[in-house]
Amino acid sequence: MKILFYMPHADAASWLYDFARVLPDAELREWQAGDTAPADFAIVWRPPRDMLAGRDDLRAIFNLGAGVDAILALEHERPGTLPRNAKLVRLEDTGMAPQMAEYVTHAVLRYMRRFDEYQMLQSARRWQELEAHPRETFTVGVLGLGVLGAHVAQAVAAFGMPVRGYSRSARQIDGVTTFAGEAQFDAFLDGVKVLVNLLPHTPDTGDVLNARTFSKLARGAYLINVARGGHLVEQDLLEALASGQLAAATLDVVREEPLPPDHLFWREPRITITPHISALTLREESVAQVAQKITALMRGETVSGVVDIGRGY
Ligand code: NDP
Ligand code: OXD
Repeated sequence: MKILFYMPHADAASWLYDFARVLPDAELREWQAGDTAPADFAIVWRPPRDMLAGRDDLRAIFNLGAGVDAILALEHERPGTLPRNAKLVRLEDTGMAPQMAEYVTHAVLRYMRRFDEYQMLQSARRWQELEAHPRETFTVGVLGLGVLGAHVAQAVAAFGMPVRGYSRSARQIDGVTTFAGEAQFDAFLDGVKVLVNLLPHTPDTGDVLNARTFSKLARGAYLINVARGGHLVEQDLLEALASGQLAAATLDVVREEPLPPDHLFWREPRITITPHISALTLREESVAQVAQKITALMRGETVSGVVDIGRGY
């Protein structure tokens, strides 16, 4: 069995070493430009088009992340790029769910307890108590109730504020009021104080964080975007902050990454930016999951996490 590996900015030698330990019969190699030699599987993160185009020998492509938007964009831009019969398999949790829960609960509590404002008061050397946000109306709405969104919604609910969740198909999650499908979108948004985005980036979800969406939230609401920059209409965020419809935003993802030095977001004190780190791909957990799925596919078994290309996630 031949396996190609490609992950920019990663320590490829360590990844290949770890895969070799759990798949001792595999011939593993790091893909280099021009390599068209046969392969059965590809393990990739943001691969260049040349790596996948025309590789009809591939049985499966394993994406070293939860979001497959970068790979699907290759196909969208030039149909026929992805190998015809290869399954596209994404990571499922592999330690990302607890990281995402830490990141989002930290941001929600920071806003609920007004630590963002206390930080600004400290900068101004002002000792001033602010009125607390009432927990019972500090409603948190989570867009996307998949592997990560469901975990995050439950983690936030443990702190006692009302939590809502929104997905495409109906979901039931203890302690979370759920909404499904476009017909229930406005009811989900109505009066939400913190909107958390954990949707995949697909043709249906691009630009979902826009002026209309913000207008349905409680006045002075907060936005936490940990999914993709393409979900957010950046100008609409700046205008919502200027009008007071939104009080602040935490953005782990932006349209252009890294965020350009002259971008307005850097200068807006109500926007908190982190460099796409809310849930990192962990090597040990990811190697174990991918290796287990490769072994299952070799035995002719089915695996979970296979992307529905038409749906986009
Ligand atoms: P999943 O595929 O498990 O979950 C996706 C959820 O979104 C599902 O609940 C799905 O609904 C819902 N959904 C999809 N399309 C729509 C739609 N049109 N309308 C309403 N709901 C929709 O994904 P994960 O939870 O594993 O990951 C979510 C995203 O998080 C990734 O795609 C990635 O972009 C982002 N991410 C960001 C990271 C970071 O570091 N910033 C790290 C990891 C992931 P249904 O349940 O009905 O299918
Ligand atoms: C992912 C990511 O999708 O890291 O896994 O953004």
